[in-house]
Amino acid sequence: MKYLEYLDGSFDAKTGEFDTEKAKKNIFDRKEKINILLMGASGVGKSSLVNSFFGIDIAKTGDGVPQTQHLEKFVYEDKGLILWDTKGIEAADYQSTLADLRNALDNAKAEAISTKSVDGLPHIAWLCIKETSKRIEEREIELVQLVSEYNIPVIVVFTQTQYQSGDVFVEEAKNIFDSNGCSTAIKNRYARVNSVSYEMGPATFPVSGLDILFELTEMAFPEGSRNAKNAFDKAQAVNAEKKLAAILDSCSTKIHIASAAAGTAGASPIPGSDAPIIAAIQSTLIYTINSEFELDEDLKNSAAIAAGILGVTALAQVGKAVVSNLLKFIPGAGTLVGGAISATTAIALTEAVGHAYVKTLSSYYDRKELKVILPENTKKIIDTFAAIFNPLKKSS
Ligand SMILES: Nc1nc2c(ncn2[C@@H]2O[C@H](COP(=O)(O)OP(=O)(O)O)[C@@H](O)[C@H]2O)c(=O)[nH]1
Ligand SMILES: [Mg+2]
Repeated sequence: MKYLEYLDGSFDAKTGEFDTEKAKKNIFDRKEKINILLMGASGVGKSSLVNSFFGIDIAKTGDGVPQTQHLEKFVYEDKGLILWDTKGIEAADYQSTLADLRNALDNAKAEAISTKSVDGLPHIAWLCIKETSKRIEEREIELVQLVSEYNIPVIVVFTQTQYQSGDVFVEEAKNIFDSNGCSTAIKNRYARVNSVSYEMGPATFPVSGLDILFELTEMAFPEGSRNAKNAFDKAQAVNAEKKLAAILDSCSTKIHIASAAAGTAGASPIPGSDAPIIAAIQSTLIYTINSEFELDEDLKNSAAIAAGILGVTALAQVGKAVVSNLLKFIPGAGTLVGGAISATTAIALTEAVGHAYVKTLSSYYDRKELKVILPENTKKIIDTFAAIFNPLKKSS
């Protein structure tokens, strides 16, 4: 990717203006998404399930964007997570809910074909059935049949489980789904979950089954859905190691792309502008890495961090200018590192900045909380970065 394409309108080499908001929008647009369709009657526990599974706070009453009367879409930009929530499955006219869903899937499919991106279609469907209901309804079978027409793998989630009831009903449910032609869509993926811990008499029933649901869902991604699967691993809040591994995997790819783009900066028609372009690319990379670690919300001062980090590197003067979003008027930018920066230097430097920053954030990753917990003091983050980056610089 050339630098112009990489920066995609966020940087004006003539005026030296760096548009942070545009850069962040580009980052979101490029972020791999996981798109999950939630199916099941009201009150079965769909919201509670996703809250617990993804560590989000989807409102009980729903505050998503109503797509139709029966379908709501929730977008969690920082997580790359999109949830489709069906409503009114249990209503007398559930046929209209099914028709709505079919419509929405048709639209998403048409869009996927025109944009050559399958991200608009749900990658996975979770069909939630309250375990204590003890029965499979016709509408539940029809839902599975409907989504299987779109090749969306289904995982049946028995919600609000009470361990004494379970297995017999699960066996019964399997037989019913199998004898109704649902086995290709479900492929024996049944999970029993309790999303909310509760007390019954003296006993406490903890949250359970989310790990099984995680494994079954991971296995359901078809070959070739590597990005969606990685996005799923990143978004979930169940398996800390898998989450971190997925973040690191994405970061590696993104560092590579940014570095290649930085390598093309010397081709800019504006003399002396390569250093600011590289700074804009590296700033974008730092915001990208923040976004991979879901730090967008926590890092209101991300410009200060980007500036601080670039200040440690060979682009020190540039780093100072980043914070003002004006990269043109950098004292001595043209003479930085002895005039024009070679493609090799630009690539190596960007790789080093990216990897050192990822290491920095990883060092603050809390496996219990499944997230990075940053020190209050920005300087501490930058010091950690410097401690990791400086040896890299010497060895290169
Ligand atoms: N004990 C327990 N309660 C749950 C569970 N899932 C949902 N609930 C409760 O059931 C009610 C409905 O859940 P909600 O998630 O809003 O269902 P939705 O309409 O399908 O989104 C809420 O009061 C939840 O607290 C669960 O797994 N265990
Ligand atoms: Mg709900």
